Amino acid sequence: MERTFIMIKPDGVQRGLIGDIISRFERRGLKLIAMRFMNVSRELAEAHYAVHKGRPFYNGLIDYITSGPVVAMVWEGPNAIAIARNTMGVTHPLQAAAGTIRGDFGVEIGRNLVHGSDGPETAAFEIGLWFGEDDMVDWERSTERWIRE
Ligand code: D4T
Repeated sequence: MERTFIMIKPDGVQRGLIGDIISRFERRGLKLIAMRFMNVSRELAEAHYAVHKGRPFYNGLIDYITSGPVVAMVWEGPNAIAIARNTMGVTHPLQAAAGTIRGDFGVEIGRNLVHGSDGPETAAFEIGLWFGEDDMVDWERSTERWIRE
């Protein structure tokens, strides 16, 4: 079982797409484990995007992520990282397939609506950065046997 960190970025929140974006992960069959609606401090944004420090888009990226509230979430499921990323579509909305979040709602890379961890180490790092272990909700989904064999 895998966990992934997903964030609805400020553009997704401001455009009223929170429900639509969450419903795509829900309908896909991932299980929600933690969720928080919050403003992002510069410190948190810089820690989250530390790998991009020094790249030309870095300052704009930090300004964007701290520009308004986000929805931070943890979703769980078999191959949750890859499942979430193909539900989101590739980074640039221009290349993202129709039917994906970015392919349906986005036009520019700097307004790509949603973030998802890109591997198991990143997921562990990001979940630990945004949440505490106490924030993880332990629950049984009554539809589980209709989603997984
Ligand atoms: P995130 O991390 O937001 O889920 O995006 P990805 O994992 O799909 O893509 P990424 O880490 O390569 O980029 C992080 C973030 O930076 C923005 N970005 C990226 C940008 O504005 N201009 C660029 O040229 C690149 C490469 C978009 C996503």
